[in-house]
Amino acid sequence: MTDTATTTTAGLNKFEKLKAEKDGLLIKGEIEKLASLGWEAMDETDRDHRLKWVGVFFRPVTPGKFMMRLRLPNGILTSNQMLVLAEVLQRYGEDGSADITTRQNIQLRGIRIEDLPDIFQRFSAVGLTTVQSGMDNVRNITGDAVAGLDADELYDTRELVQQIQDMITNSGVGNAEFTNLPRKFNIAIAGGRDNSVHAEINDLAFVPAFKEESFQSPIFGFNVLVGGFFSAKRCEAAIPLNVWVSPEEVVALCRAILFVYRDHGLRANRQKARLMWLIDEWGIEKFRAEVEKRLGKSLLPAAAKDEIDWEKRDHIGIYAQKQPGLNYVGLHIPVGRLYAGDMFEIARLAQVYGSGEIRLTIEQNVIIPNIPGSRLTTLLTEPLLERFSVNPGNLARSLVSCTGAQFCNFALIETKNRALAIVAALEAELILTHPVRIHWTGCPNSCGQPQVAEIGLMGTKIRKNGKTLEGVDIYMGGKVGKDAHLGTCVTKGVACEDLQPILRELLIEHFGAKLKQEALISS
Ligand code: SRM
Ligand code: SF4
Repeated sequence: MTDTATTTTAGLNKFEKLKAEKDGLLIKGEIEKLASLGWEAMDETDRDHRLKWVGVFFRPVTPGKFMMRLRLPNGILTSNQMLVLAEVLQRYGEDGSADITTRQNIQLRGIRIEDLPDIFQRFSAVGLTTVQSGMDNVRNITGDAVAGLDADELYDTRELVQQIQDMITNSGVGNAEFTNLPRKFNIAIAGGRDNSVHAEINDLAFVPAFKEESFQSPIFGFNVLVGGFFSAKRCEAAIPLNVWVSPEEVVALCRAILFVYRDHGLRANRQKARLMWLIDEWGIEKFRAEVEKRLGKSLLPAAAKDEIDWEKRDHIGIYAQKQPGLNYVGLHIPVGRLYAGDMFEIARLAQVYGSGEIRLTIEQNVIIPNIPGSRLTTLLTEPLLERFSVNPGNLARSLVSCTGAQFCNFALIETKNRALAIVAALEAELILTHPVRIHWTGCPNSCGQPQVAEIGLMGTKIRKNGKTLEGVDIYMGGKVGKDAHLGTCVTKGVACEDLQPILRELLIEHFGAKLKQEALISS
Protein backbone atom coordinates (compact mmCIF):
# COMPACT_ATOMS: atom_id res chain seq x y z
CA MET A 1 0.00 0.00 0.00
CA THR A 2 1.37 3.47 -0.90
CA ASP A 3 1.57 6.52 1.39
CA THR A 4 -1.04 8.21 -0.75
CA ALA A 5 -3.43 5.34 -0.15
CA THR A 6 -2.78 5.62 3.58
CA THR A 7 -3.59 9.32 3.50
CA THR A 8 -6.71 8.94 1.39
CA THR A 9 -8.11 6.11 3.49
CA ALA A 10 -7.41 7.81 6.83
CA GLY A 11 -10.62 8.35 8.79
CA LEU A 12 -12.62 5.82 6.79
CA ASN A 13 -14.38 3.04 8.64
CA LYS A 14 -12.88 -0.44 8.37
CA PHE A 15 -15.06 -1.47 5.41
CA GLU A 16 -14.66 1.72 3.40
CA LYS A 17 -10.93 1.44 3.97
CA LEU A 18 -10.66 -2.11 2.73
CA LYS A 19 -12.65 -1.23 -0.39
CA ALA A 20 -10.56 1.89 -1.04
CA GLU A 21 -7.31 -0.03 -0.63
CA LYS A 22 -8.24 -2.73 -3.13
CA ASP A 23 -11.50 -3.16 -5.01
CA GLY A 24 -13.15 -6.39 -3.97
CA LEU A 25 -13.60 -7.55 -7.55
CA LEU A 26 -9.81 -7.76 -8.00
CA ILE A 27 -9.94 -10.94 -5.92
CA LYS A 28 -11.41 -12.62 -8.98
CA GLY A 29 -7.98 -12.60 -10.66
CA GLU A 30 -6.32 -14.09 -7.57
CA ILE A 31 -8.36 -17.25 -7.10
CA GLU A 32 -5.63 -19.62 -8.34
CA LYS A 33 -3.11 -18.02 -6.01
CA LEU A 34 -5.44 -18.10 -2.99
CA ALA A 35 -6.37 -21.71 -3.73
CA SER A 36 -2.75 -22.78 -3.60
CA LEU A 37 -1.99 -20.62 -0.55
CA GLY A 38 -4.80 -22.18 1.49
CA TRP A 39 -7.22 -20.47 3.87
CA GLU A 40 -4.85 -20.25 6.84
CA ALA A 41 -2.02 -18.52 4.98
CA MET A 42 -3.95 -15.98 2.94
CA ASP A 43 -4.41 -12.32 3.83
CA GLU A 44 -7.22 -12.09 6.39
CA THR A 45 -8.98 -9.17 4.74
CA ASP A 46 -9.06 -11.02 1.43
CA ARG A 47 -10.33 -14.14 3.18
CA ASP A 48 -12.95 -12.58 5.44
CA HIS A 49 -14.21 -9.82 3.18
CA ARG A 50 -12.97 -9.51 -0.41
CA LEU A 51 -13.78 -13.10 -1.33
CA LYS A 52 -17.44 -12.13 -0.86
CA TRP A 53 -17.16 -10.15 -4.11
CA VAL A 54 -17.03 -13.53 -5.83
CA GLY A 55 -19.65 -14.98 -3.50
CA VAL A 56 -17.22 -16.92 -1.29
CA PHE A 57 -17.85 -16.47 2.44
CA PHE A 58 -15.38 -17.46 5.16
CA ARG A 59 -17.39 -19.07 8.00
CA PRO A 60 -15.78 -18.52 11.41
CA VAL A 61 -18.16 -21.21 12.74
CA THR A 62 -16.69 -23.80 10.35
CA PRO A 63 -13.19 -22.47 9.53
CA GLY A 64 -11.81 -23.86 6.27
CA LYS A 65 -15.30 -24.82 5.07
CA PHE A 66 -16.54 -21.86 3.06
CA MET A 67 -20.04 -20.91 1.90
CA MET A 68 -20.68 -19.97 -1.74
CA ARG A 69 -23.62 -17.72 -2.66
CA LEU A 70 -24.88 -17.95 -6.22
CA ARG A 71 -26.80 -15.42 -8.26
CA LEU A 72 -29.96 -16.92 -9.74
CA PRO A 73 -31.95 -14.10 -11.35
CA ASN A 74 -35.69 -14.54 -10.76
CA GLY A 75 -34.77 -17.74 -8.88
CA ILE A 76 -34.52 -19.79 -12.07
CA LEU A 77 -31.98 -22.47 -12.90
CA THR A 78 -31.72 -25.44 -15.23
CA SER A 79 -31.46 -29.05 -14.16
CA ASN A 80 -27.93 -29.09 -15.63
CA GLN A 81 -26.97 -26.21 -13.38
CA MET A 82 -28.56 -27.99 -10.40
CA LEU A 83 -26.54 -31.11 -11.27
CA VAL A 84 -23.31 -29.12 -11.25
CA LEU A 85 -24.18 -27.66 -7.84
CA ALA A 86 -24.94 -31.17 -6.55
CA GLU A 87 -21.66 -32.53 -7.95
CA VAL A 88 -19.73 -29.75 -6.23
CA LEU A 89 -21.38 -30.58 -2.90
CA GLN A 90 -21.03 -34.32 -3.28
CA ARG A 91 -17.27 -34.21 -2.88
CA TYR A 92 -17.65 -32.78 0.63
CA GLY A 93 -19.65 -35.68 2.04
CA GLU A 94 -21.40 -34.72 5.28
CA ASP A 95 -19.97 -31.20 5.18
CA GLY A 96 -21.73 -30.49 1.89
CA SER A 97 -25.18 -28.92 2.07
CA ALA A 98 -27.14 -26.17 0.39
CA ASP A 99 -29.80 -23.68 1.39
CA ILE A 100 -32.46 -22.00 -0.67
CA THR A 101 -32.36 -18.40 0.53
CA THR A 102 -34.97 -15.74 1.21
CA ARG A 103 -33.86 -14.09 -2.03
CA GLN A 104 -34.78 -16.99 -4.37
CA ASN A 105 -31.17 -18.09 -4.41
CA ILE A 106 -28.86 -20.96 -3.43
CA GLN A 107 -25.92 -21.06 -1.03
CA LEU A 108 -23.52 -24.02 -0.95
CA ARG A 109 -21.66 -25.10 2.17
CA GLY A 110 -18.53 -27.05 3.01
CA ILE A 111 -16.53 -25.55 0.12
CA ARG A 112 -12.74 -25.91 0.29
CA ILE A 113 -10.66 -23.02 -0.97
CA GLU A 114 -8.34 -25.30 -2.96
CA ASP A 115 -11.30 -26.37 -5.10
CA LEU A 116 -12.35 -22.87 -6.13
CA PRO A 117 -10.58 -22.79 -9.55
CA ASP A 118 -12.29 -26.04 -10.53
CA ILE A 119 -15.66 -24.95 -9.13
CA PHE A 120 -15.59 -21.62 -10.95
CA GLN A 121 -14.71 -23.41 -14.18
CA ARG A 122 -17.65 -25.79 -13.75
CA PHE A 123 -19.97 -22.90 -12.95
CA SER A 124 -18.90 -20.91 -15.97
CA ALA A 125 -19.36 -23.94 -18.25
CA VAL A 126 -23.08 -24.01 -17.36
CA GLY A 127 -23.63 -20.26 -17.11
CA LEU A 128 -23.68 -19.95 -13.31
CA THR A 129 -22.17 -16.95 -11.55
CA THR A 130 -21.53 -16.00 -7.94
CA VAL A 131 -20.13 -12.57 -8.72
CA GLN A 132 -20.97 -9.55 -6.52
CA SER A 133 -23.36 -11.59 -4.38
CA GLY A 134 -22.06 -10.46 -0.98
CA MET A 135 -20.78 -7.38 0.86
CA ASP A 136 -21.44 -3.94 -0.65
CA ASN A 137 -23.03 -5.21 -3.86
CA VAL A 138 -26.48 -5.67 -5.33
CA ARG A 139 -27.98 -8.95 -4.09
CA ASN A 140 -29.80 -11.58 -6.13
CA ILE A 141 -32.59 -9.82 -8.02
CA THR A 142 -35.97 -11.32 -7.28
CA GLY A 143 -38.88 -11.64 -9.68
CA ASP A 144 -42.23 -13.36 -9.80
CA ALA A 145 -41.74 -17.07 -9.02
CA VAL A 146 -44.39 -18.06 -11.57
CA ALA A 147 -43.40 -15.54 -14.25
CA GLY A 148 -44.43 -16.80 -17.67
CA LEU A 149 -46.55 -19.58 -16.14
CA ASP A 150 -49.34 -17.68 -14.44
CA ALA A 151 -52.44 -17.01 -16.57
CA ASP A 152 -53.23 -13.95 -14.45
CA GLU A 153 -49.82 -12.32 -14.55
CA LEU A 154 -49.50 -8.74 -15.69
CA TYR A 155 -45.87 -8.96 -16.73
CA ASP A 156 -43.35 -11.78 -17.21
CA THR A 157 -40.44 -10.52 -15.08
CA ARG A 158 -37.80 -13.06 -16.20
CA GLU A 159 -36.07 -11.17 -18.99
CA LEU A 160 -36.06 -7.86 -17.19
CA VAL A 161 -34.54 -9.37 -14.05
CA GLN A 162 -31.84 -10.99 -16.19
CA GLN A 163 -31.16 -7.70 -17.98
CA ILE A 164 -30.71 -5.87 -14.68
CA GLN A 165 -28.34 -8.56 -13.42
CA ASP A 166 -26.38 -8.40 -16.70
CA MET A 167 -26.11 -4.62 -16.44
CA ILE A 168 -24.92 -4.76 -12.82
CA THR A 169 -22.50 -7.67 -13.22
CA ASN A 170 -21.41 -7.22 -16.85
CA SER A 171 -23.21 -10.45 -17.76
CA GLY A 172 -21.82 -12.32 -14.76
CA VAL A 173 -18.18 -11.42 -15.39
CA GLY A 174 -18.10 -8.61 -12.82
CA ASN A 175 -18.55 -4.87 -13.22
CA ALA A 176 -16.30 -2.46 -11.32
CA GLU A 177 -18.91 0.31 -11.74
CA PHE A 178 -21.00 -1.28 -9.00
CA THR A 179 -18.50 -3.03 -6.73
CA ASN A 180 -18.13 -0.24 -4.22
CA LEU A 181 -21.60 0.73 -3.07
CA PRO A 182 -22.00 2.21 0.42
CA ARG A 183 -23.74 -1.01 1.52
CA LYS A 184 -25.77 -3.94 0.16
CA PHE A 185 -28.66 -3.16 -2.21
CA ASN A 186 -31.81 -5.20 -2.91
CA ILE A 187 -33.89 -5.03 -6.11
CA ALA A 188 -37.20 -6.80 -6.85
CA ILE A 189 -39.72 -6.77 -9.69
CA ALA A 190 -43.31 -7.85 -9.15
CA GLY A 191 -45.14 -9.15 -12.20
CA GLY A 192 -48.33 -10.56 -10.70
CA ARG A 193 -51.15 -9.16 -8.63
CA ASP A 194 -49.98 -10.68 -5.34
CA ASN A 195 -46.65 -8.94 -4.74
CA SER A 196 -44.90 -12.28 -4.55
CA VAL A 197 -41.49 -10.61 -4.15
CA HIS A 198 -42.27 -8.55 -1.00
CA ALA A 199 -41.62 -5.35 -2.95
CA GLU A 200 -41.85 -3.29 0.21
CA ILE A 201 -38.70 -4.74 1.80
CA ASN A 202 -36.36 -3.91 -1.08
CA ASP A 203 -34.15 -0.87 -1.60
CA LEU A 204 -35.66 -0.60 -5.08
CA ALA A 205 -38.84 -2.31 -6.25
CA PHE A 206 -41.05 -2.19 -9.28
CA VAL A 207 -44.77 -2.92 -8.89
CA PRO A 208 -47.20 -3.31 -11.82
CA ALA A 209 -49.26 -0.19 -12.55
CA PHE A 210 -51.20 1.08 -15.57
CA LYS A 211 -50.69 4.68 -16.65
CA GLU A 212 -53.97 6.25 -17.69
CA GLU A 213 -53.52 9.03 -20.22
CA SER A 214 -56.64 10.82 -21.38
CA PHE A 215 -58.08 9.45 -24.65
CA GLN A 216 -55.56 6.56 -24.67
CA SER A 217 -55.87 3.02 -23.48
CA PRO A 218 -53.95 2.40 -20.22
CA ILE A 219 -50.26 1.59 -20.73
CA PHE A 220 -48.55 -1.10 -18.67
CA GLY A 221 -45.53 -0.23 -16.56
CA PHE A 222 -44.35 -0.06 -12.99
CA ASN A 223 -44.66 2.28 -10.03
CA VAL A 224 -41.31 2.58 -8.28
CA LEU A 225 -40.71 2.10 -4.55
CA VAL A 226 -37.43 2.95 -2.83
CA GLY A 227 -35.65 2.62 0.49
CA GLY A 228 -37.12 -0.56 1.99
CA PHE A 229 -34.68 -2.43 4.21
CA PHE A 230 -34.13 -4.34 7.42
CA SER A 231 -31.13 -3.94 9.65
CA ALA A 232 -30.34 -4.48 13.30
CA LYS A 233 -30.70 -0.75 13.89
CA ARG A 234 -33.78 0.07 11.84
CA CYS A 235 -36.40 -1.53 9.58
CA GLU A 236 -38.41 0.41 7.01
CA ALA A 237 -40.90 -0.40 4.31
CA ALA A 238 -40.10 1.11 0.91
CA ILE A 239 -41.77 4.42 0.03
CA PRO A 240 -43.09 5.67 -3.34
CA LEU A 241 -40.59 7.54 -5.51
CA ASN A 242 -43.56 9.03 -7.36
CA VAL A 243 -42.27 7.58 -10.63
CA TRP A 244 -43.90 5.41 -13.26
CA VAL A 245 -41.72 3.72 -15.88
CA SER A 246 -42.39 1.49 -18.85
CA PRO A 247 -40.65 -1.93 -18.79
CA GLU A 248 -38.14 -0.62 -21.38
CA GLU A 249 -37.02 2.11 -18.95
CA VAL A 250 -36.43 -0.15 -15.93
CA VAL A 251 -32.78 -1.07 -16.55
CA ALA A 252 -31.74 2.55 -17.14
CA LEU A 253 -33.59 3.66 -14.01
CA CYS A 254 -31.88 0.95 -11.90
CA ARG A 255 -28.56 2.14 -13.28
CA ALA A 256 -29.25 5.80 -12.49
CA ILE A 257 -30.44 5.02 -8.95
CA LEU A 258 -27.39 2.85 -8.30
CA PHE A 259 -25.08 5.64 -9.49
CA VAL A 260 -26.80 8.18 -7.23
CA TYR A 261 -26.54 5.75 -4.30
CA ARG A 262 -22.91 4.91 -5.10
CA ASP A 263 -21.83 8.53 -5.41
CA HIS A 264 -23.92 10.16 -2.68
CA GLY A 265 -24.93 7.35 -0.28
CA LEU A 266 -23.78 7.85 3.31
CA ARG A 267 -20.62 5.91 4.07
CA ALA A 268 -19.24 7.22 7.36
CA ASN A 269 -21.38 5.02 9.60
CA ARG A 270 -22.18 1.51 8.27
CA GLN A 271 -25.28 1.40 10.43
CA LYS A 272 -26.63 4.34 8.43
CA ALA A 273 -25.49 3.51 4.92
CA ARG A 274 -28.54 1.88 3.30
CA LEU A 275 -30.42 3.88 0.67
CA MET A 276 -33.21 5.05 3.02
CA TRP A 277 -30.74 7.00 5.13
CA LEU A 278 -29.76 9.05 2.05
CA ILE A 279 -33.42 9.60 1.21
CA ASP A 280 -33.98 10.77 4.80
CA GLU A 281 -31.14 13.23 4.53
CA TRP A 282 -32.13 14.62 1.14
CA GLY A 283 -35.91 14.21 1.17
CA ILE A 284 -37.63 12.17 -1.55
CA GLU A 285 -38.02 15.20 -3.88
CA LYS A 286 -34.32 15.91 -4.03
CA PHE A 287 -33.52 12.20 -4.39
CA ARG A 288 -35.96 11.98 -7.31
CA ALA A 289 -34.44 15.10 -8.90
CA GLU A 290 -30.90 13.68 -8.60
CA VAL A 291 -32.05 10.43 -10.23
CA GLU A 292 -33.56 12.41 -13.12
CA LYS A 293 -30.33 14.37 -13.47
CA ARG A 294 -28.33 11.15 -13.63
CA LEU A 295 -30.77 9.64 -16.08
CA GLY A 296 -30.64 12.75 -18.25
CA LYS A 297 -34.40 13.03 -18.59
CA SER A 298 -37.45 13.76 -16.52
CA LEU A 299 -39.56 10.94 -15.18
CA LEU A 300 -43.33 10.58 -15.25
CA PRO A 301 -45.16 10.73 -11.92
CA ALA A 302 -46.48 7.46 -10.47
CA ALA A 303 -49.69 5.96 -11.81
CA ALA A 304 -52.66 6.71 -9.55
CA LYS A 305 -52.79 3.12 -8.27
CA ASP A 306 -50.84 -0.08 -8.59
CA GLU A 307 -52.26 -3.49 -9.49
CA ILE A 308 -51.38 -5.34 -6.30
CA ASP A 309 -54.83 -6.47 -5.23
CA TRP A 310 -54.47 -10.17 -4.38
CA GLU A 311 -53.48 -12.05 -1.29
CA LYS A 312 -50.06 -13.65 -1.67
CA ARG A 313 -49.94 -17.21 -3.00
CA ASP A 314 -47.42 -19.76 -1.73
CA HIS A 315 -47.15 -21.94 -4.89
CA ILE A 316 -46.98 -25.21 -2.91
CA GLY A 317 -49.02 -27.92 -4.68
CA ILE A 318 -50.16 -28.48 -8.26
CA TYR A 319 -51.32 -25.59 -10.45
CA ALA A 320 -52.39 -25.32 -14.07
CA GLN A 321 -50.17 -23.07 -16.16
CA LYS A 322 -51.33 -20.62 -18.77
CA GLN A 323 -49.89 -23.02 -21.37
CA PRO A 324 -52.73 -25.50 -21.99
CA GLY A 325 -52.06 -28.99 -20.62
CA LEU A 326 -49.03 -27.95 -18.54
CA ASN A 327 -48.72 -27.60 -14.76
CA TYR A 328 -46.26 -26.31 -12.24
CA VAL A 329 -45.69 -28.23 -9.04
CA GLY A 330 -44.45 -26.53 -5.89
CA LEU A 331 -42.44 -28.76 -3.55
CA HIS A 332 -42.13 -27.85 0.09
CA ILE A 333 -38.44 -27.92 1.09
CA PRO A 334 -38.37 -27.79 4.91
CA VAL A 335 -36.54 -24.52 5.82
CA GLY A 336 -34.86 -24.62 2.41
CA ARG A 337 -32.18 -27.15 3.37
CA LEU A 338 -30.91 -29.48 0.60
CA TYR A 339 -28.18 -32.10 0.29
CA ALA A 340 -26.40 -33.31 -2.84
CA GLY A 341 -28.68 -36.34 -3.14
CA ASP A 342 -31.79 -34.12 -3.01
CA MET A 343 -30.41 -31.85 -5.68
CA PHE A 344 -29.63 -34.74 -8.03
CA GLU A 345 -33.19 -35.90 -7.54
CA ILE A 346 -34.76 -32.47 -8.09
CA ALA A 347 -32.73 -32.15 -11.30
CA ARG A 348 -33.89 -35.60 -12.41
CA LEU A 349 -37.56 -34.85 -11.69
CA ALA A 350 -37.33 -31.58 -13.62
CA GLN A 351 -35.79 -33.43 -16.58
CA VAL A 352 -38.06 -36.47 -16.55
CA TYR A 353 -41.38 -34.77 -15.83
CA GLY A 354 -40.87 -31.13 -16.84
CA SER A 355 -38.73 -29.18 -19.28
CA GLY A 356 -35.57 -29.30 -17.17
CA GLU A 357 -36.32 -25.95 -15.56
CA ILE A 358 -36.28 -25.45 -11.78
CA ARG A 359 -37.49 -22.42 -9.87
CA LEU A 360 -36.97 -21.20 -6.33
CA THR A 361 -39.24 -19.09 -4.17
CA ILE A 362 -38.38 -16.52 -1.52
CA GLU A 363 -40.18 -18.85 0.91
CA GLN A 364 -37.23 -21.23 0.32
CA ASN A 365 -39.18 -23.77 -1.75
CA VAL A 366 -38.84 -25.32 -5.24
CA ILE A 367 -41.16 -25.14 -8.24
CA ILE A 368 -40.91 -27.58 -11.14
CA PRO A 369 -42.73 -26.08 -14.14
CA ASN A 370 -43.95 -27.43 -17.48
CA ILE A 371 -45.27 -30.83 -16.37
CA PRO A 372 -47.90 -32.33 -18.68
CA GLY A 373 -51.12 -33.34 -16.91
CA SER A 374 -50.60 -36.94 -17.98
CA ARG A 375 -47.34 -37.13 -15.96
CA LEU A 376 -48.69 -35.78 -12.68
CA THR A 377 -49.92 -39.03 -11.16
CA THR A 378 -46.56 -40.71 -11.67
CA LEU A 379 -44.69 -37.68 -10.35
CA LEU A 380 -46.72 -37.86 -7.14
CA THR A 381 -45.46 -41.41 -6.51
CA GLU A 382 -41.80 -40.32 -6.56
CA PRO A 383 -40.11 -41.07 -3.20
CA LEU A 384 -38.62 -37.55 -3.01
CA LEU A 385 -42.13 -36.13 -2.60
CA GLU A 386 -42.49 -37.95 0.71
CA ARG A 387 -39.97 -35.47 2.15
CA PHE A 388 -40.57 -32.56 -0.21
CA SER A 389 -44.33 -32.66 -0.05
CA VAL A 390 -46.87 -30.98 -2.32
CA ASN A 391 -49.27 -30.93 0.60
CA PRO A 392 -47.44 -30.17 3.85
CA GLY A 393 -49.09 -29.19 7.13
CA ASN A 394 -50.47 -25.68 7.53
CA LEU A 395 -47.53 -24.52 9.66
CA ALA A 396 -44.70 -26.33 7.90
CA ARG A 397 -45.97 -25.05 4.57
CA SER A 398 -45.20 -21.41 5.31
CA LEU A 399 -42.22 -21.84 7.60
CA VAL A 400 -39.15 -19.77 6.71
CA SER A 401 -35.86 -19.68 8.55
CA CYS A 402 -32.51 -17.98 8.18
CA THR A 403 -29.24 -19.87 8.56
CA GLY A 404 -28.79 -19.39 12.30
CA ALA A 405 -26.02 -20.59 14.59
CA GLN A 406 -25.13 -23.74 12.66
CA PHE A 407 -23.16 -21.65 10.14
CA CYS A 408 -23.64 -17.94 10.87
CA ASN A 409 -21.43 -16.22 13.41
CA PHE A 410 -23.90 -13.35 13.90
CA ALA A 411 -26.53 -15.80 15.13
CA LEU A 412 -27.72 -15.56 18.71
CA ILE A 413 -29.66 -18.83 18.43
CA GLU A 414 -29.98 -22.05 16.42
CA THR A 415 -32.86 -21.56 14.01
CA LYS A 416 -33.55 -24.10 11.25
CA ASN A 417 -33.67 -27.33 13.28
CA ARG A 418 -35.49 -25.67 16.14
CA ALA A 419 -38.04 -24.14 13.75
CA LEU A 420 -38.78 -27.56 12.28
CA ALA A 421 -39.04 -29.28 15.67
CA ILE A 422 -41.42 -26.67 17.14
CA VAL A 423 -43.65 -26.67 14.07
CA ALA A 424 -43.80 -30.48 14.09
CA ALA A 425 -44.79 -30.41 17.77
CA LEU A 426 -47.46 -27.72 17.17
CA GLU A 427 -48.88 -29.56 14.18
CA ALA A 428 -49.13 -32.70 16.33
CA GLU A 429 -51.33 -30.95 18.90
CA LEU A 430 -53.30 -28.44 16.84
CA ILE A 431 -55.82 -28.40 14.01
CA LEU A 432 -55.33 -25.44 11.70
CA THR A 433 -57.71 -24.69 8.89
CA HIS A 434 -55.34 -22.37 7.01
CA PRO A 435 -51.58 -21.75 6.76
CA VAL A 436 -49.92 -19.42 9.25
CA ARG A 437 -46.71 -17.80 8.12
CA ILE A 438 -43.99 -18.22 10.78
CA HIS A 439 -40.52 -16.79 10.08
CA TRP A 440 -37.41 -17.39 12.19
CA THR A 441 -34.34 -15.21 12.17
CA GLY A 442 -31.25 -15.82 14.28
CA CYS A 443 -30.41 -12.18 15.07
CA PRO A 444 -31.68 -8.63 14.48
CA ASN A 445 -30.14 -8.52 10.97
CA SER A 446 -33.48 -10.08 9.96
CA CYS A 447 -32.37 -12.27 7.04
CA GLY A 448 -35.35 -14.52 7.82
CA GLN A 449 -37.68 -11.48 7.51
CA PRO A 450 -39.66 -11.86 10.78
CA GLN A 451 -41.30 -8.49 10.06
CA VAL A 452 -43.21 -9.87 7.04
CA ALA A 453 -44.50 -12.87 9.01
CA GLU A 454 -47.78 -13.41 10.81
CA ILE A 455 -45.61 -14.69 13.63
CA GLY A 456 -41.97 -13.63 13.46
CA LEU A 457 -39.32 -14.95 15.83
CA MET A 458 -36.06 -13.06 16.21
CA GLY A 459 -33.18 -14.66 18.08
CA THR A 460 -31.87 -13.06 21.24
CA LYS A 461 -30.11 -14.05 24.45
CA ILE A 462 -32.10 -14.01 27.68
CA ARG A 463 -31.40 -14.50 31.37
CA LYS A 464 -33.47 -17.09 33.20
CA ASN A 465 -32.78 -18.47 36.68
CA GLY A 466 -29.32 -16.95 36.57
CA LYS A 467 -28.45 -18.61 33.27
CA THR A 468 -28.02 -17.17 29.76
CA LEU A 469 -30.33 -18.97 27.36
CA GLU A 470 -31.33 -18.81 23.71
CA GLY A 471 -34.54 -16.84 23.33
CA VAL A 472 -36.68 -14.92 20.86
CA ASP A 473 -38.49 -11.63 20.51
CA ILE A 474 -41.93 -12.29 19.03
CA TYR A 475 -43.20 -10.19 16.10
CA MET A 476 -46.76 -10.16 14.85
CA GLY A 477 -48.92 -8.45 12.28
CA GLY A 478 -46.74 -8.77 9.17
CA LYS A 479 -48.97 -8.66 6.09
CA VAL A 480 -47.82 -9.62 2.59
CA GLY A 481 -49.50 -9.35 -0.82
CA LYS A 482 -52.23 -6.71 -1.02
CA ASP A 483 -51.84 -3.89 1.55
CA ALA A 484 -48.50 -5.30 2.69
CA HIS A 485 -47.14 -3.87 5.89
CA LEU A 486 -44.50 -4.82 8.43
CA GLY A 487 -45.18 -6.57 11.70
CA THR A 488 -43.88 -5.27 15.01
CA CYS A 489 -42.39 -6.73 18.17
CA VAL A 490 -45.15 -7.74 20.60
CA THR A 491 -43.21 -9.72 23.22
CA LYS A 492 -39.55 -9.57 24.11
CA GLY A 493 -37.22 -12.18 25.52
CA VAL A 494 -39.06 -15.53 25.52
CA ALA A 495 -36.80 -18.50 26.26
CA CYS A 496 -36.81 -20.95 23.33
CA GLU A 497 -37.48 -23.74 25.82
CA ASP A 498 -40.75 -21.98 26.79
CA LEU A 499 -41.81 -21.09 23.27
CA GLN A 500 -44.01 -23.97 22.17
CA PRO A 501 -46.91 -23.36 24.60
CA ILE A 502 -46.74 -19.62 23.90
CA LEU A 503 -47.00 -20.22 20.15
CA ARG A 504 -49.81 -22.70 20.76
CA GLU A 505 -51.79 -19.99 22.58
CA LEU A 506 -51.08 -17.40 19.87
CA LEU A 507 -52.27 -19.81 17.19
CA ILE A 508 -55.47 -20.57 19.13
CA GLU A 509 -56.18 -16.96 20.01
CA HIS A 510 -55.31 -15.24 16.73
CA PHE A 511 -55.40 -17.86 13.96
CA GLY A 512 -58.38 -20.07 14.81
CA ALA A 513 -56.32 -23.14 15.75
CA LYS A 514 -58.03 -25.81 17.87
CA LEU A 515 -56.48 -28.39 20.15
CA LYS A 516 -56.86 -31.84 18.56
CA GLN A 517 -57.99 -33.28 21.88
CA GLU A 518 -60.77 -30.69 22.30
CA ALA A 519 -61.91 -31.17 18.72
CA LEU A 520 -62.15 -34.93 19.41
CA ILE A 521 -64.24 -34.44 22.55
CA SER A 522 -66.67 -32.02 20.88
CA SER A 523 -67.21 -34.27 17.84
FE1 SRM B 1 -28.64 -11.63 5.28
C1 SRM B 1 -25.72 -10.60 6.62
C2 SRM B 1 -27.63 -14.79 5.29
C3 SRM B 1 -31.21 -12.41 3.23
C4 SRM B 1 -30.13 -8.67 6.08
N1 SRM B 1 -26.93 -12.54 5.80
C5 SRM B 1 -25.82 -11.93 6.31
C6 SRM B 1 -24.66 -12.90 6.37
C7 SRM B 1 -23.87 -12.74 5.10
C8 SRM B 1 -23.76 -12.65 7.57
C9 SRM B 1 -22.53 -13.52 7.61
O1 SRM B 1 -21.54 -13.19 6.98
O2 SRM B 1 -22.60 -14.56 8.26
C10 SRM B 1 -25.44 -14.23 6.47
C11 SRM B 1 -24.74 -15.46 5.92
C12 SRM B 1 -25.05 -16.65 6.81
C13 SRM B 1 -24.88 -17.96 6.10
O3 SRM B 1 -23.83 -18.61 6.28
O4 SRM B 1 -25.81 -18.35 5.40
C14 SRM B 1 -26.74 -13.86 5.80
N2 SRM B 1 -29.22 -13.27 4.33
C15 SRM B 1 -28.75 -14.51 4.55
C16 SRM B 1 -29.61 -15.56 3.88
C17 SRM B 1 -28.82 -16.78 3.42
C18 SRM B 1 -30.71 -15.99 4.87
C19 SRM B 1 -31.45 -17.25 4.46
O5 SRM B 1 -31.30 -18.23 5.19
O6 SRM B 1 -32.14 -17.24 3.45
C20 SRM B 1 -30.24 -14.72 2.77
C21 SRM B 1 -29.40 -14.67 1.52
C22 SRM B 1 -30.08 -13.92 0.42
C23 SRM B 1 -29.32 -13.99 -0.88
O7 SRM B 1 -29.50 -14.98 -1.59
O8 SRM B 1 -28.57 -13.05 -1.17
C24 SRM B 1 -30.23 -13.35 3.46
N3 SRM B 1 -30.33 -10.69 4.68
C25 SRM B 1 -31.31 -11.22 3.91
C26 SRM B 1 -32.47 -10.39 3.97
C27 SRM B 1 -33.83 -10.72 3.33
C28 SRM B 1 -34.06 -10.14 1.98
O9 SRM B 1 -33.12 -9.72 1.29
O10 SRM B 1 -35.22 -10.10 1.61
C29 SRM B 1 -32.17 -9.33 4.79
C30 SRM B 1 -33.11 -8.18 5.22
C31 SRM B 1 -33.44 -7.29 4.07
C32 SRM B 1 -32.42 -6.23 3.84
O11 SRM B 1 -31.25 -6.53 3.64
O12 SRM B 1 -32.81 -5.06 3.81
C33 SRM B 1 -30.81 -9.52 5.23
N4 SRM B 1 -28.02 -9.92 6.16
C34 SRM B 1 -28.81 -8.84 6.45
C35 SRM B 1 -28.04 -7.88 7.19
C36 SRM B 1 -28.51 -6.50 7.70
C37 SRM B 1 -28.26 -5.49 6.62
C38 SRM B 1 -28.10 -4.09 7.12
O13 SRM B 1 -28.35 -3.16 6.34
O14 SRM B 1 -27.68 -3.89 8.27
C39 SRM B 1 -26.75 -8.45 7.36
C40 SRM B 1 -25.54 -7.84 8.09
C41 SRM B 1 -24.75 -6.97 7.20
O15 SRM B 1 -24.94 -6.90 5.99
O16 SRM B 1 -23.87 -6.30 7.77
C42 SRM B 1 -26.78 -9.73 6.70
FE1 SF4 C 1 -27.10 -14.86 10.38
FE2 SF4 C 1 -28.56 -13.11 11.73
FE3 SF4 C 1 -28.79 -13.29 9.08
FE4 SF4 C 1 -29.73 -15.26 10.57
S1 SF4 C 1 -30.46 -13.13 10.62
S2 SF4 C 1 -28.43 -15.50 8.73
S3 SF4 C 1 -28.30 -15.29 12.24
S4 SF4 C 1 -27.00 -12.62 10.14
